[in-house]
Amino acid sequence: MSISVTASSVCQHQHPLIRQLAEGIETIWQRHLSLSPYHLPDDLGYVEGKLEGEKLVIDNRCYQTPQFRKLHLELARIGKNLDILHCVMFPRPEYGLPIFGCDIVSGRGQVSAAIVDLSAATADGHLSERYTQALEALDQPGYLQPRDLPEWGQRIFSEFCCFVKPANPAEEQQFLAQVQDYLTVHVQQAIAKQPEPDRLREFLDRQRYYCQQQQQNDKTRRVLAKAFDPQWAERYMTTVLFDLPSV
Ligand code: BLA
Repeated sequence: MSISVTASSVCQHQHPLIRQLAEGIETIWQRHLSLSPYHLPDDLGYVEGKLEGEKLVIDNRCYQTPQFRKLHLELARIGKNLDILHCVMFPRPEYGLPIFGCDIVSGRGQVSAAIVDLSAATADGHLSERYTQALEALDQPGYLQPRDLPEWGQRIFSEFCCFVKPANPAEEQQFLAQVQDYLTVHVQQAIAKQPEPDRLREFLDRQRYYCQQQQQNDKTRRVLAKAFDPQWAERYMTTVLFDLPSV
């Protein structure tokens, strides 16, 4: 297995929904937040491996801001068949902000999983009144093929979690708009949020719990372990995808 560092062109080959969403996320980040670089471990920013003879390429974009310790947008492509968008916004632990998470998995040109959520940062697992009101004010569109959350997800995702298999291009566009709406609510609330240092321990524990639950996603682990090896998958899931904040 070899890992190499080269210029990135993952995005331009990906499923259109992934391309559009990646662009949409970056645009909203740039427009509303004050971004500075976030450095990933040196060898993990852009990686290539082999999965059953097919190439796996991962491209990471990572930033930090005054309110967020890590904004992570990752695009992965495995051979010609599997495209993945993964995005998580980890707040700094003194801010009681929810964790924005989004994942899209597309196989052979068809999206099988599209999920977005704002997951609570507080010990009681509930979003604040301000978030709840803002999200309730959005269109909550229906989808023809909703999917059931795995058990690890039921404990962290909110009542606003949307997990679907988009049934057609119109539903893909509907999902794109929904993610952008959630993200716009989030950045607007985040820049108005005051830190609460006296609740740091509570927010930190909840963020740790979120990461521990996400690390139980065996579907992600299996893809990475096949493309690289189990130890590499473990390191990637715990240091790049869902690293626990160290305060
Ligand atoms: C599902 N994630 C999956 C699947 C694969 C990956 C192959 C199965 C697709 C399907 O069931 O149709 C793979 N996802 C990856 C890989 C990466 C990735 C390799 O991000 C990164 C390199 N996952 C997240 C985030 C959320 C998330 C942020 O990374 C949600 C906020 C959720 N992914 C998620 C869920 C499933 C999934 C809930 C379905 C799991 C299941 O049905 O058991």
